Amino acid sequence: MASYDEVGVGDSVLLNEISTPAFVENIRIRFNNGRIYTYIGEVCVSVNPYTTVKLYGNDYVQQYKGREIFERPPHIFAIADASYKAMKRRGRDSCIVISGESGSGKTEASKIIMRYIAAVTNVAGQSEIERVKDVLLQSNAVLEAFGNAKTNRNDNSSRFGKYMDINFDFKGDPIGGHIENYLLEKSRVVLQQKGERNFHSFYQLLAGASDSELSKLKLKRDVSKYHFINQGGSPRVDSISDKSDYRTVSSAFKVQGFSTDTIDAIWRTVAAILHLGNVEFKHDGESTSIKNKDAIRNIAELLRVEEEQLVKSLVGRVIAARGEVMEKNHTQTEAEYARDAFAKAIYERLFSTIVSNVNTAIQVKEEEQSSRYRYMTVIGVLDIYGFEVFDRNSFEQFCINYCNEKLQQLFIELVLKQEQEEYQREGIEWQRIEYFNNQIICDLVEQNHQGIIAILDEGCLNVGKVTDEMCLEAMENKLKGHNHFTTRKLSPSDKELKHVEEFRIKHYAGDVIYSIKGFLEKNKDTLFQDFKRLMYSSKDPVISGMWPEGATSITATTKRPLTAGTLFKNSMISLVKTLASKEPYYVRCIKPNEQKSPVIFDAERVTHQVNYLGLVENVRVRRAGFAHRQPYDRFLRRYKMISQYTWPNFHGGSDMQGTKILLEEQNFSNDVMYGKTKVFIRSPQTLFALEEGRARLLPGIVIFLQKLWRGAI
Ligand code: AD9
Ligand code: MG
Repeated sequence: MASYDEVGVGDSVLLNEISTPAFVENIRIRFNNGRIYTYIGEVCVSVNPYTTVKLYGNDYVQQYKGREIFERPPHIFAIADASYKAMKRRGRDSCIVISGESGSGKTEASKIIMRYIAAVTNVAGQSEIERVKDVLLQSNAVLEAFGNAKTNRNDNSSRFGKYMDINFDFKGDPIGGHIENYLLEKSRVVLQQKGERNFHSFYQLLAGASDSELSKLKLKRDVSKYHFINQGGSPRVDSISDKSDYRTVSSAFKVQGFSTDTIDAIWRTVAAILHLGNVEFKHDGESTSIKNKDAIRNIAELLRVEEEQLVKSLVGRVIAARGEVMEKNHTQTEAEYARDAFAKAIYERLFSTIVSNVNTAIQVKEEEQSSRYRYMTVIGVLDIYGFEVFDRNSFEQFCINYCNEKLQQLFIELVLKQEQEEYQREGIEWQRIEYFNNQIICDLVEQNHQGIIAILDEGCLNVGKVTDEMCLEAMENKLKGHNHFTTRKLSPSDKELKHVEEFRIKHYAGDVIYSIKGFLEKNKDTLFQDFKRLMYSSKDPVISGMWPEGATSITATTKRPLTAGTLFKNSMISLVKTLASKEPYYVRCIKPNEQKSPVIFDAERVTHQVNYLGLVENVRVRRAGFAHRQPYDRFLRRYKMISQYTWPNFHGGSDMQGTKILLEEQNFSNDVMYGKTKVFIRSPQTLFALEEGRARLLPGIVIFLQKLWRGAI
């Protein structure tokens, strides 16, 4: 066995055969033997163990601290350490991109990385740094309470994308951070599938608040009383204790420096949404009215708004036309739609407010900025939704999959760019290898005028007149002939496209059929001005502060707000820019089975993930150049026992010369190149042979050393 540890191959680049089955078999063997991490060069593949593994204690921290990636068995700590070293030793900003499907372990991985960084920093024990670390770590509890939910695939599924920067001072200690959140799945606030739940926060409040707190919020402890949180029919989750999580969140709020008023407003808002879900309408021929006045009274009281105004904005809307202001009644359906849009918007604003409060708590203090800013470096950690394919895919999946296209592009570009840069730096000749460039799919979605988002935006200018179907027609006209886009009309013989309202995008990770139904509405993301003004009028400054645009008068002409699609596109473009400016490290997470079992390895499911994460392609890219490279001093230290010229020490010149002599003696000259600081080994077989030689000689050396210590030599 020629690898760093004894089970399977630690670095897939060294596999004898590069194929998907061989790759999957290797991670299967390793997973079955408790090795959940495997490398592809410097990319860490992580298989969710679905059980507590003893891999993250201080003993492990010590093993990986300051070491090079290849020196120890594969571990996510090594990636965290590499990014930390890049930052600390070379002053480079770095980032760790974590990807994989729902339940594959991304969020856990991001927390393990944060804890590792916390464990290896602040050796001097400064209290301010300890506080920062505490705030950074505890931010997870708050964000997960409000942004995570139980889904059918993961009991603690993140329903938002997260990018977190951790800032370090010149000594390499964390002094603050910043969180960027992406596209919260707000439709969950009003609608959950069977077996799923709403965001954790709702259940935490009902289970954890005291009786008197609940009565102040006009709530009963019983989940089944509230329409917005009981649709999934599974309010209890074995792996979750809402009651103790409520306590954790409450104390995390305090650590984050949330004021009592803010915390109070947050829970009142959550409660108001619960009551809002119970508001029902009736239509009596002329106008729409509200059936249950109690709920309205409670909501008005909790949000500190006028009851009358609340009713008005639920049953109708004010419109301004040519300077005149008119009231227009909703139909019952419109009123229900408006209620749901209101609930979703309140929760989304609440989430953003919480994130910005967390950001205030973790932002680098001004005095730190002035004294240390010049030297400040950053590690970014990205934990974002993976590629999604459901039976029915809508606007949300469209955005998520577009996000994955962008990240895949960055991955290919950076991995290749990094390789090329290294060869250049080291003065090594290298032939560029070809790979599938998914830019064409990114363009399909994001291009100005021609892209899908642009076409949707055009449709949104005329909602009411333009229907989803008309929008699809516009796409058909503009995108006809595009290799990655089709509809039934464009390819009538395509049996998979069963409905006229469907379209298919050929993503890099596979084909996805989307249903256009609802795209326009979700893209436009309408919330009537009335609600904005209502919320702005709240007597609670925290709530009012969440709705600054409510200050605009009804007759003022306001700029059309950007659509959800365009906002998302802009945030993706800026995310990719941020990531591209940093030295990237990758963790690719794999879900071994659907049953959340620690012992099942479903090869078919894993193969699917390996394919769409492009892992085997990654191995090929890595091998196309040189499978392995090492600085001369490290190389010599590891293999010097193989040659009589270098063992026990090489005295004939530089480490580079020692390396050359060793490799020439072993007849490997044709398979290696000598860079300025590193030796590059083309084929894995050479490394195998070196590792074998080392493994064969090591026992003898150990005996030799033991004898030496005992004084027998
Ligand atoms: V989602 O896209 O947010 O739905 P994630 O984030 O990829 O998803 P998550 O990190 O939440 O998945 O992991 C799912 C569950 O797997 C966790 O709740 C743990 O129970 C389990 N898990 C994941 N990684 C580990 C680990 N390193 N050790 C132990 C783990 N358990
Ligand atoms: Mg997650």
